[in-house]
Amino acid sequence: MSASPSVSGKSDAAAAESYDVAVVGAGFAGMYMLYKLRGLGLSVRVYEQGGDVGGTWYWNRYPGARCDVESMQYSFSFSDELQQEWDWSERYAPQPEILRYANHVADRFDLRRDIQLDTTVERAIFDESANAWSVTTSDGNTVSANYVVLATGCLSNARMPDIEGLQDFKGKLYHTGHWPHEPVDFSGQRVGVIGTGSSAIQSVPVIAAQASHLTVFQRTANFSIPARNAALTPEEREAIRAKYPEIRRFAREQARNGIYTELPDRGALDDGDNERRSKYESRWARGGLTFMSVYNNLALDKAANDTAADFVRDKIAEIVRDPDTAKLLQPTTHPIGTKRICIDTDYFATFNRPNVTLVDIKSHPIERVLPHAVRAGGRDYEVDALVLATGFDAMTGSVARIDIAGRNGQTLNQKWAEGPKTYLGLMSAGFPNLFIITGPGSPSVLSNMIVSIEQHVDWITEAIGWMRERDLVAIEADKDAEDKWVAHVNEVAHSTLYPQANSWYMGANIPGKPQIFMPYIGGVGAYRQICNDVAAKGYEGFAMSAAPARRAAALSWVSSFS
Ligand code: NA7
Repeated sequence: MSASPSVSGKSDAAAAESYDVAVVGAGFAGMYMLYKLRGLGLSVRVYEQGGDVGGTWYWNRYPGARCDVESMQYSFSFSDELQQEWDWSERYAPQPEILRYANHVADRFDLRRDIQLDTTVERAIFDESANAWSVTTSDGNTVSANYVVLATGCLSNARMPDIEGLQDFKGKLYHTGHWPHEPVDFSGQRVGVIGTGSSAIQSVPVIAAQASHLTVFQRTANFSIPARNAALTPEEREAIRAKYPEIRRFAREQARNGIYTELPDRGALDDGDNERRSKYESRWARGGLTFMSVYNNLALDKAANDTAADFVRDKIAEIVRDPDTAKLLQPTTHPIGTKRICIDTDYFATFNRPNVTLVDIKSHPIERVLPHAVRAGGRDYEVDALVLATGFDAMTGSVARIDIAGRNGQTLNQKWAEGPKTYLGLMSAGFPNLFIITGPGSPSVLSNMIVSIEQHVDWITEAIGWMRERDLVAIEADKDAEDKWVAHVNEVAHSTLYPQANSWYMGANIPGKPQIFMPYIGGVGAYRQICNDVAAKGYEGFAMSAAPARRAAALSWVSSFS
């Protein structure tokens, strides 16, 4: 163990820095991982491709960007001082405030000295004889690390759509997931937005208020619930802080999605029409993601789901004045909630503005982008600026960009060619000492990410600590345990309505990507219990081994009895 990097005794040119742990990414996951590993006294190097900490909140700077989980809950719980001292200004903090919070965490816990910014990890190769990873970064450096932790984020790999002519566009081109750092002002401009997922739903009302004209190109209509965002008063903040022990405990142990809310005890069809409508009305008025937890069977039973979907479709028809536009905005292709439900501020009402046009590119697909227009259904829509709100290569995209080779030189991309395979979403067989934070096969994007990040980081830290106490140097998922887990994740997913949607949960937004339901739907509380049980049983389903010298000693000890 070393508190600072060690340099091998080779010549300068061949000298390799070595760390106990290399962490990829300095978003919330990477920062907390660093904090916890320091607590074990380990040497850690964090590599971050962005120019600062914050991960997805560093890149997603589009107008109107906010978290869809309330800030008092989308925040770290590991330090009571931190959660007591940070004042969230609004129910859903805007992106700049979340990024300030990330920076505050980095400074408050003195994390920056172990974080190397503007550096992409390009390659990680496992050396079986040394039980260590050789990690090569974009600055040409190669370091050795006993463990690698991928804290690369689930929604960090912005995806450029394959639309013909995009490269010939002469106006300003933006992607919501890779937004410029300098302010963008659309005043007086004709703007096109392609995509109607969460990023578009947040940005469209803000862009519409600036642009001379906004054209929204919609392929799939989406369900969205009003955020009812508002400033938090000091009294509201204090009331939540006072209840933090219970809120955090509930989010970790009881909630399915890591969010503190009432647990429903009945299904949608157990109530009569009036009672049900009044419950939906009250959740609609309250706003936010908890709309989906009015009843306990909305994700399971199509007839139950239809009651919620119909309610939202009716609301859209009430809000949007032009009946044809309202009809286009009403989602019909998937059960409500099976694509991540969006929350918005005035999204549907924005289509009542005279300067906003909705174009249905499902029935009139985009043919190509021209230097100053988008051509769809034989018609040219002139634009000065084009915003691609087309999403991410989610969950696996950021991992796939790194050339990772494990045992016998097998790459992770080869292993995951048919879809990601992990044990508990934490490790993949054949890749010893390589951990993934909120990887595919864990609740991750179906949850309040910070709750899931904290759980994974704590689990990984405890596993490494447990190994060090026993002089163990390698941990690897068993193939058998992994196969069973993959089958379980799949079975649970297919007992719900989720696979009915062509969502990024399924990889369906990326042409050619295997269609496998990636996150674990079993719920964060149940999942945490499974992970804790695995640890309590001596890391059941993981193989652990000692260093070769120790193994040799153990073997000679055994052979002396034979
Ligand atoms: P999403 O939710 O993946 O949305 C992307 C949108 O872009 C969606 O409406 C897509 O339509 C559309 N899209 C993607 N590719 C194309 C092409 N080629 N042509 C036309 N339209 C296209 O990404 P977001 O960034 O909005 O949100 C991601 C998550 O971030 C969100 O769930 C929150 O958790 C935060 P489709 O539905 O595929 O027909």
